[in-house]
Amino acid sequence: MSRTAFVTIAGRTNAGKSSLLNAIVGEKIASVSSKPQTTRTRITGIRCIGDVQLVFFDTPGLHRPVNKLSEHMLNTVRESVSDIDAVIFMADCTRRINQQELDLIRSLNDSKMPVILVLNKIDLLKSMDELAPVIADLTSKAKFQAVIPVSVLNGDGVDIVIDEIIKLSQESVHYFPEDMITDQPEKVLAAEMIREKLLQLLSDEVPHGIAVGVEEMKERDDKDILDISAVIYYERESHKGIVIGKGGAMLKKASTAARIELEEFFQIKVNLKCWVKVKEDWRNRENLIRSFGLSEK
Ligand SMILES: Nc1nc2c(ncn2[C@@H]2O[C@H](COP(=O)(O)OP(=O)(O)OP(=O)(O)O)[C@@H](O)[C@H]2O)c(=O)[nH]1
Ligand SMILES: [Mg+2]
Repeated sequence: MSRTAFVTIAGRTNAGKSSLLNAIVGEKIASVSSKPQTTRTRITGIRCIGDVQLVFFDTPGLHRPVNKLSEHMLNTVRESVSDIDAVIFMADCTRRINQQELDLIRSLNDSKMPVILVLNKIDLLKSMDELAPVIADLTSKAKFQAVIPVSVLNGDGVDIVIDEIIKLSQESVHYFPEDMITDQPEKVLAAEMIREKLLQLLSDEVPHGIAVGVEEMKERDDKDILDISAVIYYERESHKGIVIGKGGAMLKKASTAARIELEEFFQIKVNLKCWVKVKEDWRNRENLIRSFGLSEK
């Protein structure tokens, strides 16, 4: 009989949740950046090991809400932690846990949801001795099914996380085809790759106000070329010059980096065209949030 486990990855923004999802799936399906609030929606990642199908939901990071988009992101977290087999709660071992994180863990404890505490970024510790007080503090505050220190960056401990999830799997049919790694449409994956490059290259508030929509994605009939055209939306007219850069340098840098990653992912030569457009204050406008696919699924 086949087995399945559904697991949500939750935790503070920037803890490394999307990095973990990518490491588990073995492909870059979720954007990663050093900026907070990188992930905006729930992202499904699937991994099959023998007869077990593991289904992971990466979620937006916990943060203090600053606009309507934030509220949708935090609702996504709330909606993603029920009707599953376990939650991987990911914390950054170099930072003290805050009340928002603790509130979520305790509400999971109350609902009897198994919580696996994954303490990430152990590569940043000077000595592993620093872990013991962190673990003692957390386990005195809440209940965990397991506590697993990891460094997703170095690949340390990721296998232990997978083994722990396999233990929680239930006898069930597989819900996804064996070769499927994500349920995100290709246009969404491409748009996210472009947004990730802008997040990595731009600073301050500008990248947080970016949304990317892929308008067209089509393989040519006569050549092995994938034509992609994307629109980069920014939220203030004053951001336009920053997004484009001097003589178009920023846009060129971001689209070149995105094109290289797109070619690697789709294994085909890519011709990427990016346009820019303003959508004034879109992060506070429900209809625009919805049109960008950023309200809860
Ligand atoms: N030093 C170190 N950095 C890491 C590790 N794992 C992830 N990071 C970095 O931490 C930053 C945040 O990683 P993400 O995977 O985007 O974090 P996230 O939890 O998904 O963040 P949000 O989507 O904003 O909630 C990136 O710069 C990663 O490269 C790790 O094990 N060690
Ligand atoms: Mg993320």
